[in-house]
Amino acid sequence: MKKKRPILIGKTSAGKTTLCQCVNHEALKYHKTQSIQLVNDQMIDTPGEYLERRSFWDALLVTAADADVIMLVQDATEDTSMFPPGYAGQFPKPVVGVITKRDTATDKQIEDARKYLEIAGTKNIFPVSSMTGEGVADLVGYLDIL
Ligand SMILES: Nc1nc2c(ncn2[C@@H]2O[C@H](COP(=O)(O)OP(=O)(O)OP(=O)(O)O)[C@@H](O)[C@H]2O)c(=O)[nH]1
Ligand SMILES: [Mg+2]
Repeated sequence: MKKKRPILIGKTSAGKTTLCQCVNHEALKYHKTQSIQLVNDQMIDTPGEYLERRSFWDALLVTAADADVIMLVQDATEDTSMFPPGYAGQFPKPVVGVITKRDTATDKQIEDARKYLEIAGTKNIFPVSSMTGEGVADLVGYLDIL
């Protein structure tokens, strides 16, 4: 079976690109995402600005049409969220919540991030660290059974 194609949506610096590198077993190397990128012919990486600026929301929706699953990416170390309540509901596809940077976050921060993602309308939520790899296998395994 062909691998599911996710699109990663989340604010600037949330850890989307680093997660793509981790999933693809690439060296973790910081580079700012400037435009929508198809990574390894499989994952759609987006710039944080596409979530942060409302004028880009339609572009995200159109691009999400090419994906099989939507990943809403929330940085556990951020004390705010850019996802409006019910944001997940606009995508006619499975939506998965991803909490990044669990290696540096407190339990309380991870719980807060989980709440933000629940308010955004995601039910299945995976805390991960691209630095240590924690949780990443669970996330990738879940995509396979969707
Ligand atoms: N400690 C820790 N840092 C991380 C993790 N994932 C990403 N980072 C760091 O967070 C910063 C931003 O990561 P990116 O992956 O570039 O963020 P992004 O969501 O792609 O950001 P944009 O491309 O601007 O939308 C980098 O300095 C990463 O090294 C993680 O799991 N743990
Ligand atoms: Mg990026």
